[in-house]
Amino acid sequence: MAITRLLVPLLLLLTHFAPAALAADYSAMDDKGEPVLTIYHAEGRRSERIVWFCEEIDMPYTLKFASGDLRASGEMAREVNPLMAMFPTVVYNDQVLVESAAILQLLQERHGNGKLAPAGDSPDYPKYLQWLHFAEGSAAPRFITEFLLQKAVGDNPPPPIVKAQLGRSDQVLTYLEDFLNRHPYFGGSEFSIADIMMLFNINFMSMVARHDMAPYPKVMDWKSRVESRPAFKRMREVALPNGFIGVPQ
Ligand SMILES: N[C@@H](CCC(=O)N[C@@H](CS)C(=O)NCC(=O)O)C(=O)O
Repeated sequence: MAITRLLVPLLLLLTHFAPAALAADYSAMDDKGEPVLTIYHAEGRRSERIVWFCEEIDMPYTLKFASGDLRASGEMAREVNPLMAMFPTVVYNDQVLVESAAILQLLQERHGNGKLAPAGDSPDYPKYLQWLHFAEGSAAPRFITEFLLQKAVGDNPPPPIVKAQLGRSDQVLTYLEDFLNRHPYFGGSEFSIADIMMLFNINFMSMVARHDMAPYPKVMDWKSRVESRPAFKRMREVALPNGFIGVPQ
């Protein structure tokens, strides 16, 4: 009886404090007062996704790039990531990371304070996660492959191997249009990092591939809504000081 009387308050105390004790505190600043995140960036490249995220949640970061000089920006990334100097490359605490969706997912989980992602148990979560990874896993390969093949073939009749790839961008865009017909964002009801991931691809199609976007009014309406966000505008000021820099045509 005496033991029970002692154990019950002890258990209550433990269950009350255990979650707080287990939850890690991820600081955005290190012991020297510097941001734990350094973004290696090049203008007009996918690294702008990470800058946009940080601007959305006011996460401090160090941004490294050579304004107006893609080659010099590449050299800066190569210094920390010689084997796979991509944009984005980030240094987070003492780790060098690539892959924009993985970086955004990590930063959102550790520093997002519940912003920019639906809760894991919400109805929006499954599709949000799909789109977060669809952007690079399925949309970008189809968009880029078709764009490059069309460039390579030019006005010549496409060989069968090329013909099989044609129309795949429109298939993706139709899929996106259908979703946005029923939801305001790729995150579902709220803006999320899935939207940050997808915009770069849509801008690739509209500004670089110069694809006909007229059949996709919902996609274009979503694009203008997300681009009107103050954090997106701040990203443009810091990460695109010379305006849009495309890819060689
Ligand atoms: N799936 C990667 C793709 C990264 C990527 O290929 N970025 C391009 C720029 S947008 C790049 O770094 N290209 C130069 C290279 O691959 O050498 C991601 O989402 O981060």
